[in-house]
Amino acid sequence: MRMSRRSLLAGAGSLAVSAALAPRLAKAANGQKVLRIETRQIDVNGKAATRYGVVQASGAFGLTLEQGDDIDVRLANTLTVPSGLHWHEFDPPWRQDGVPYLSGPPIAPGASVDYKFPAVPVGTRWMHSHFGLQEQDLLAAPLIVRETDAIKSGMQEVVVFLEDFSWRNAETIFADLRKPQPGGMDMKAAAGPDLNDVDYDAYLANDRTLADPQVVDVERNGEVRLRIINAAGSTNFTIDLGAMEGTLVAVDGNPVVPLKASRFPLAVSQRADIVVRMPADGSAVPVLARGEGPPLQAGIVLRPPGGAVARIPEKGDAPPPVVGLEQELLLRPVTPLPVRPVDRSVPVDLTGSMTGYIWGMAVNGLGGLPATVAHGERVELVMRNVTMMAHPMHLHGHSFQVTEINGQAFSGAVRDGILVPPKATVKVVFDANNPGMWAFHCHNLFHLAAGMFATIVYEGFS
Ligand SMILES: [Cu+2]
Repeated sequence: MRMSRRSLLAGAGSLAVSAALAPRLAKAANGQKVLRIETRQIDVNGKAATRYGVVQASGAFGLTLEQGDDIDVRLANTLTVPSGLHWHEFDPPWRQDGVPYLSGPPIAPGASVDYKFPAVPVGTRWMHSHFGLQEQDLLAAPLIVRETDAIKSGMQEVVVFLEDFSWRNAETIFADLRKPQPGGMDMKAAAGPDLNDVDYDAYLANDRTLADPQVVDVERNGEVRLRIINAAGSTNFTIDLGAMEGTLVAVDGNPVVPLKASRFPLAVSQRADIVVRMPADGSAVPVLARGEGPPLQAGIVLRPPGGAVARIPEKGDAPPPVVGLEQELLLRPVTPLPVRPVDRSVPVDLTGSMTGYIWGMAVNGLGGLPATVAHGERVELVMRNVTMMAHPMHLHGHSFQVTEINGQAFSGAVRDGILVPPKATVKVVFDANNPGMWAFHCHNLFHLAAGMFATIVYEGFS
């Protein structure tokens, strides 16, 4: 299975060609796909690592669908431990959301569970285990629902799946974080914001480090749509195109008014669709993901015919940017939520103690209680971060619109994940139109495991 993810991602380059040449036929219903949760070996800087994976019967890694398709999956757990997948981020009936013990039981070893619901919203999405710490051990994969517009455009698409990697397994990382560190954590807190709790050994783009990056063949002077997914356990990245500019066209899969830049912040769990036009001089373009904290990076290279590919060091020479919300303030959605007054505003304090590694969410001032909403309401979440770490907050089953950052109101992007920096307050709104019980949590896996998890529960469900 070692090559399976690479072959799928390498094959992404041919999507555009086949779409352009295919006759325009009416879309047939997509059939059920079998996805297997399994272990596999990857190669990290010359050493083999056994980690988890999600593969189709064909061996292809992840899943690519088209607008109008269903998530129609038989999910088989071939592991010797319970597992499952959360579809990040769709609007399924809540029982199919794949959050163990909330939407349903985990999938037992050797068992299979069927899922079927419309694959909406469309765009660049992903799937990952929500069981224990399996996501850090790479139990995650791309789940792309290609937009009709993107298919019709014929533009080449390249998926870039970012992960953080440690030779320690996830349980060991977490146990180490929770060990008493005399003076250490408090001193860090006193010194300023803490960027990354975990010292990773590598960052991966499509399973590969920069010692052996994926090189994608592209057309000279052609346009490429990058679908970049931050599937890291706890690393915020900045996407860096160097001297090039790219055009951000979607965040978290949802279209935004095009925004040109060379650098794009991408917090844990977020996605960015960036269109890059290859330079007229025929040179290759590295697409780098620079992790926050130590200067470690991953990336891929877009190579037109004859383009030279230079060796890029894994360790960058300058401190990577701190991921913040400056660019977020510039984002405007193509399709904002309808304008209507807020029916219910829910205060959500993001809390933590650096000593002992304990994190929490106090909803309506109370840790451990759900936020109750009523079907049909416009709900506002007021997330106030009282800690010295940034928290990438994620809501299940709904897309929200960012409406205010530190007192500055605006009609921001429609998303499912937003970073709340240290001491910041971020407001989002969503329409309570998908009844059930939903997870609402920090997507830093170790913060989540240490208690930064809450629920949104519709009246009549509990
Ligand atoms: Cu957090």
